[in-house]
This record gives sequence, C-alpha cells and structure tokens, in this order.
Amino acid sequence: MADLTLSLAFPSRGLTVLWMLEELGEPYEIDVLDLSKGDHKAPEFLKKNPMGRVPVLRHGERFIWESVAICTYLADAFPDAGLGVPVSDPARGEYLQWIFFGPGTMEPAIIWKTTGDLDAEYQPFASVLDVASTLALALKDREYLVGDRFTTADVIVGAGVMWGTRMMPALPALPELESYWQRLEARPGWQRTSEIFQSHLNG
Ligand SMILES: N[C@@H](CCC(=O)N[C@@H](CS)C(=O)NCC(=O)O)C(=O)O
Repeated sequence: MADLTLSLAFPSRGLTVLWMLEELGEPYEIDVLDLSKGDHKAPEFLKKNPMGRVPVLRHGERFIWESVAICTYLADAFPDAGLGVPVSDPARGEYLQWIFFGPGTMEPAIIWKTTGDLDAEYQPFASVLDVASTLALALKDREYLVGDRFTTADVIVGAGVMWGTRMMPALPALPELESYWQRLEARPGWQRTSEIFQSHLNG
C-alpha cells in the first residue's frame, strides 16, 4: 500500500488535492466515495474526518482533512517536489497569502455570487469583480502567483479559477485569468488529473 491515500468523490474539492498529488509525483492511491450513498457519513469514514466531508488524505497512519491544508501539508512534507516556499524564504508570506486567498476570499466570493444576496447592506465577502481584478493585476507581468515558478498557491488559486470560470461560472473571465488557466491546464499534472476525473465521471 502506498503511504498516501486520498479519499474523495467525483466531483468534489478532492479534485484540487488530486491535482496536487499528480504534481507532487509521489505514489498514492485513491479511495472513491459515493456521496449519494452516504459513504462519507459511515462510522469508519467519520473516524478519518468527523466532519463527514471529502477530501481526506491518509499519510501513513495520520489523516488530514480540509483540501487546502492537505495541499499545503504535502508541499511541506515533500520539499524535493519544489511546490512549496520554505519558511526561511522572504516569499513565504506572499505564498501563504495566495494559499489563504483561495478558500478564504475567492471561494466565498464565487459561492456568494452564485447563491447569495448581493444586495445585502453588509458585504461579508469580497466581490467576484474584486477577486478577478486583483488576480489579473497579480498575473499581469508574470506566469505564476509567487516568483517565477509554479507552486502550491497556483494549484489552489488555479483550481479556484477553473471552478469559478468553468464549473460554477461566477468570476469575470478576464483575459489574464483565461491565459493563466490555459497555462495551468496545459501542465501534464493537470492533464492526468483531468483524465482521472473524466474516467470517474463517465464510469
Ligand atoms: N473546506 C472543506 C470543504 C469540504 C466539503 O464540504 N466537501 C464537500 C464536497 S466538495 C462534501 O464533502 N460534501 C458532503 C455532502 O455534500 O454531504 C475542504 O476544502 O476540504
């Protein structure tokens, strides 16, 4: 058995972690849950994640949940893959900023735009326009979010761009976001992820 097992459902946020694992290049296995059958509420699964949600990663004997925490953890646990930014690197703060931007700012903005009340007097989340234009500015003269290389921040924010412009289209598809996603989706790691995703959706 591989040291890493990803429990996920198709479709789900597990896709982001699947992509991270494909970029990481470490051996892993997947354990596919059927949410319609309540696999994620079974007592055995609740021992792995008491929230009863996917994804969950097993690394050795430990279980980690929250997709973005899992990706950040993997980058730190396997530094040779070069997907993280070390604590001692001055760019670490910027790296964490974009990592937290994904679930903390971008995802709520997309979900709020899709399902929420935009006329609320008090705006609990940033607008999708602010999210998209801030990203466009950051990507204006560079290929990736941090420095000049692909990092976990691109997995997290890139997956958010993909969700927010394709699967749950709420983000303004600004040219900078489109070309960013085109660069990311051309990566062999995403291509393999997409094949796995499609094969499970069709199968
Ligand atoms: N913030 C969590 C969210 C986990 C989550 O809500 N996952 C959804 C699938 S994307 C789920 O398990 N839903 C279970 C359900 O619908 O009952 C993460 O990023 O891992």
